[in-house]
Amino acid sequence: MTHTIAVIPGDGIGTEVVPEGLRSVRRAAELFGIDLSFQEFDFASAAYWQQHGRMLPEDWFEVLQGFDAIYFGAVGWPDVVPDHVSLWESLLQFRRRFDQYVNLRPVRLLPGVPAPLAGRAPGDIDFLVVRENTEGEYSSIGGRIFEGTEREAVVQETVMTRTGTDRIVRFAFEQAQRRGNHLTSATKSNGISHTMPYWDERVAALGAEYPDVRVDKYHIDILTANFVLHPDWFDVVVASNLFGDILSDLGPACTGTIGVAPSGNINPTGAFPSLFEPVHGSAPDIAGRGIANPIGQIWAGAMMLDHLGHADASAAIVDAFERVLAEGTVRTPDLGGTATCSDLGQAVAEAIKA
Ligand code: GGG
Repeated sequence: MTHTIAVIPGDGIGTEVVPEGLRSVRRAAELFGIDLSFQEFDFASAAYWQQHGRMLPEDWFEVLQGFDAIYFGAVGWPDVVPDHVSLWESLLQFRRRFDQYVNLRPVRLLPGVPAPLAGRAPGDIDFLVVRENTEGEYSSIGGRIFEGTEREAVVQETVMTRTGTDRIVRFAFEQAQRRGNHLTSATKSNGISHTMPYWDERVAALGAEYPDVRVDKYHIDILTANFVLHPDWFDVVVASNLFGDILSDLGPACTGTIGVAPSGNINPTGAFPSLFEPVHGSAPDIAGRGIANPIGQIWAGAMMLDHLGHADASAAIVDAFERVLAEGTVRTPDLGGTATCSDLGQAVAEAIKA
């Protein structure tokens, strides 16, 4: 059986890390006898925007829906396209139209990565952020009135549906049952007085169906503080779209660098392709210098192989980058080294063992 994969490097360092991710995915596929076929697309990029005046072709949905998975780099090049336009006209369309309602973002302190928090060792920080991915604060409902006048006003709505809330909370409870039976919910129900109390209510109601899972909840302000001070307190963290986005950048930053963080935008029904990407964006500040850390993209490739049913190949990639990082001879500047993106990508691919 051949798995078909749509490859979309996007912008900035996306175009640098995607080839390195593919190098490891291809090597693992070769060693484990997995048949993969790749097709690369140039859309979802500033260059495509400049040529076509849009981020995606009109038939993008029909084109991409036939693939088994999407391997994505990064989006955003604000000198050319405003960030809210590039995001809403590409990645957020994929998440919504392919109903990738789960955004899985593992956070782990990796061996050999200098941890910013003294006294933490690999194993101490290992948790999973389960981010709601199709609604919430990313609703697109709102607008401006009286623009350019003193009465100028702007409104943006948050939308939480029962279906959307329940399905992400259930997914998180199920993840908690597979891990340490501990779920933390991110809320702000003291200040946000409609949607967040509703979120809390649904977590409490569904919790009754998972009596083996210990549930705690924190307001997002103290939760961010606890991510920094006590990242070892967490196992599975469930959060709304915006809170999950923030927590899943902060988590990896507490483990040394956001450059290693992967993400899976999952449609659990399999009706449409899931999408795998690093957590980081296009990083215009370092783009074109060849110094981006490719581990987040490589790890996203491992998540993709796992999703496609190849847990052994996925584990071999993770084992390879853990060994390379532990050895510490090939490190990109964010890890305190001088290696290039390509040096680290090559070292990981060569370290993969069947
Ligand atoms: N590789 C991920 C990426 O390009 N992220 C850009 C970004 O700002 N994403 C926002 C989000 O994930 O909601």
